[in-house]
Amino acid sequence: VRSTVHGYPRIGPDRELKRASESYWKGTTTAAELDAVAAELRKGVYAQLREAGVDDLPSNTFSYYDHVLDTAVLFDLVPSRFTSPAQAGDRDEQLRRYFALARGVQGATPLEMTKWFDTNYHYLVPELSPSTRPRLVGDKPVAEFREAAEAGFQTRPVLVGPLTFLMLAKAADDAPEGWEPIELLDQLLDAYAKLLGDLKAAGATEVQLDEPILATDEGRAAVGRLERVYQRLGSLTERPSLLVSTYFGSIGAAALRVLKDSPVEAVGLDLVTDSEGVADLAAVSGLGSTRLVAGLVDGRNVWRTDLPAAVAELGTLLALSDELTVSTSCSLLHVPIDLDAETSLAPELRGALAFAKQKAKEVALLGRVLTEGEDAEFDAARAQNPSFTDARVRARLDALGPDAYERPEERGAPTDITLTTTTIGSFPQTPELRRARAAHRRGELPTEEYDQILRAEIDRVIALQEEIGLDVLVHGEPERNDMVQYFAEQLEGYATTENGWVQSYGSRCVRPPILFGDVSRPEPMTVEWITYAQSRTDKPVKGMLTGPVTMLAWSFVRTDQPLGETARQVGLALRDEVADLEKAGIRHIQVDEAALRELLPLRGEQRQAYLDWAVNSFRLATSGVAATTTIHTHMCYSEFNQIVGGIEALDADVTSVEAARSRMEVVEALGRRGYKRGIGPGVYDIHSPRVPSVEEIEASLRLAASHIDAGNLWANPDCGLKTRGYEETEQALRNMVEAARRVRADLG
Ligand code: THG
Ligand code: ZN
Repeated sequence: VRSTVHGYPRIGPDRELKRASESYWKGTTTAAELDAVAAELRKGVYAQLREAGVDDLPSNTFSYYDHVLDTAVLFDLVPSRFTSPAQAGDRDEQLRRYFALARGVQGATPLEMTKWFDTNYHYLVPELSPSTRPRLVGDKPVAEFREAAEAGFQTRPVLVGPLTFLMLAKAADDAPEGWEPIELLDQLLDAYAKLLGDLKAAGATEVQLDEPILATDEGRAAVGRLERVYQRLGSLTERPSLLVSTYFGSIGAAALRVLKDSPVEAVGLDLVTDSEGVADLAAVSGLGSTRLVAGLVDGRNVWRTDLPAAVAELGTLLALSDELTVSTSCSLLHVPIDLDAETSLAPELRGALAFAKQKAKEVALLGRVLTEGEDAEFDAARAQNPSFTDARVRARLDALGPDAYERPEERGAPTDITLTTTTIGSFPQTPELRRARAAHRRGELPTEEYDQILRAEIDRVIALQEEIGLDVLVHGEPERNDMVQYFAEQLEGYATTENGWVQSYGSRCVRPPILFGDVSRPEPMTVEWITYAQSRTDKPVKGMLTGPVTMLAWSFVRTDQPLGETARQVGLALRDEVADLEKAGIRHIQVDEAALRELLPLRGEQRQAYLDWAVNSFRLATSGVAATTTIHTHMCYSEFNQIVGGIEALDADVTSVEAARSRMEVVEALGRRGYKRGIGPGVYDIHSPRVPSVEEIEASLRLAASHIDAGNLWANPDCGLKTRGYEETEQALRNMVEAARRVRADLG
């Protein structure tokens, strides 16, 4: 039994790629220097995988920014506002063009960025139109294959599959109504055919085509197209053997049958994410002579594999296919690189963890054990299953009755004005503030001095908001690094890493905390800062917390109990914090659920169950307050269609949402449903430094007021302000307050 992985992190063990690309963007290093760093990183990955004992190494899993963007550039699928990569000049020009697509340049807005399925990774959305002509204009997969071969590594180039690529793309604004990117399928297949021929000529014996779209409802419904794609590519005479790999969920028996009957040599299945994969295999009576690449090692969570269980499952799988390879469930892109880089994790926890390097060793070990039998190393690698339970947490949760999730129907009015103005929570994080935090963390700035800096910052933010004339103020969150990490550091049951970086988008990374045990709150987390801010003003100050779903979505979460149960524990811990804030006299409390949409299952049939526990945990966190306390929540996306029911069910008094870029659609949808609580549609886009005019914001507010009772309407930006500068923030907020005044005056 052979072993492989679907892909590997590309940022480098010390985030070398981030530093190298950011300094290239700044102009302090050259294209040649950036390319040299990248080449070293790639070789380091091959060497690490070989060292771990993995049999079959993937290549082309490297990317300077994003693999979907790479695919678009490879096939000349770029919007006309960017010059075509086919007309590329020297290497510097090529790279600048590539980064312009990702980050924008003067006169050309970048491609839209969105979440890669239900992960925390963002890809760039290709914009296609009927005039787009797919053709092979690049050679990245071939060049990286050759580079690896020259260094002594035979590799399997990995490509985004054509079906997934087109189904993730969007129609350009100038495309005719109703036209869809999938209409380019046949032309794109010609370009893939050419690429497969080139890879074969370069010496590649196998290529991996990633088709994770097959785990979604839309992908599962596209079996006809799936058949067309792989009949066509499979029947090419000049090609390497093909591995069609799927992940993030099972693909269903229909798609599996199509792949089994098509002339592809191997199929990869995710056997971790849901339990239907084996049943699908049984339903098609196994794969026969098609090789099964069995994703048994979780590629997107940090727990060690239960090896004896995996060996048992491999036994079952051996009966369902003639040839077997052990792999990860998906690319290891989603986990940190090396557990050995952590020095301060508790030993019991460390013993339960595996990052990318350790997971590569697991697949290698599984392959070997199946071939050679169990050995001493296998025995030593058995997962330790420490139990991190807390009886007090469990007893408290068990004792809760249904009333713990319900607020009284009749509530006090949040404020006595219409069109109350507020902000989402964070204010710009100045370089001085970041420096102070870093110095404090390194132990170079005493806590007393650091706290003094934070209080001064709060004073400034409060004074500024009063002067601008905002109605409900915030403290600005100067004490927080990240809205999840800040709370994870203070909750029991959570651990944070020193070096556990995972790519979020481009050069940006996050360090997701690890939720390993029963969660509780040993002491208040935010009360001191909020009450300090409240002491500086007579206007109400909002307390700011991160909700249970978002705490889970942006962490690595234990898998030994249902997510809903873990969410309830986080909800209960937050409930304690909410109670303490209320006791301290705070009348507005916001519980952010920025990521509520992100965890929405890829398949419709699983969505209601998700929304049930998600809503439940939020209500547990927020339902303990008096009818006169106002609960706010905030969400960060505009595709709310599948979630409007969820927004209502949260039963928050005021919900702020992103709406500026989607022309108030969410307000219209809520208005149609007779939504009766407060809504704060984002009246301007904070993702750009542009300052919106008073008239523009006024128009947004009037549009919103045409859909929903003005008494329920709030005015706020569409997200937190921490990535913005003070200058533009101040001006934009002044304009927002003025716009609200004008509309308020008209509404009487
Ligand atoms: N927090 C967490 N996860 C998230 C977000 C968040 N996932 C989705 C979304 N927001 C991702 N957005 C970003 C935005 C900026 C950065 C990362 C993800 C970023 N990171 C710094 C970097 O790479 O330089 C490092 C930050 C740090 O020092 O902690 O700028 O808000 N958990
Ligand atoms: Zn937001």
